[in-house]
Amino acid sequence: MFKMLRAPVAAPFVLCLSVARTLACALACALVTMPAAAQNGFLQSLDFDGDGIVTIDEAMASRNLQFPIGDLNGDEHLNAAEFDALLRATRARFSDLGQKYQPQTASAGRIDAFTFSDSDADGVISRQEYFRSSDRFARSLDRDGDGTISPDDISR
Ligand SMILES: [Ca+2]
Ligand SMILES: [Ca+2]
Ligand SMILES: [Ca+2]
Repeated sequence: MFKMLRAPVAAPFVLCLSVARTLACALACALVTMPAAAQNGFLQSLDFDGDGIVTIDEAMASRNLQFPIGDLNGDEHLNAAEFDALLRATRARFSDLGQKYQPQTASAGRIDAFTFSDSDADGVISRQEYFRSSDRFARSLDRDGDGTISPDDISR
């Protein structure tokens, strides 16, 4: 996927973001038009390389893409209001996954979710903090620990 790459170090990240951003746009559009009855549409939309398997990396990349979208004032941090708005949008997406999943992500404290991501407790979530929490989040979706996120993981 990154074969055409010539520049070192930072470039893969940039390219990855660029590719992923395109895919995320498609994802957003798909979600808007997707029938409520569509099963696993959300998971399929995370399958960036189309191999039928959603890896933890793919789920992580998908969440990371939300950072620039959520950073409404462009200061490279998510404040509480920005995070809250992002979380509401995420919840809406998760509702497509079915009722079983929702209580496990959206239980008691969404404030906790903010605190959880704000590692240094300075009241805002930096890109680095957000990306770290994406990693944990993606891994938490893989309930059976096989390294991929399947419909079974989601419906547990
Ligand atoms: Ca895949
Ligand atoms: Ca912070
Ligand atoms: Ca799994």
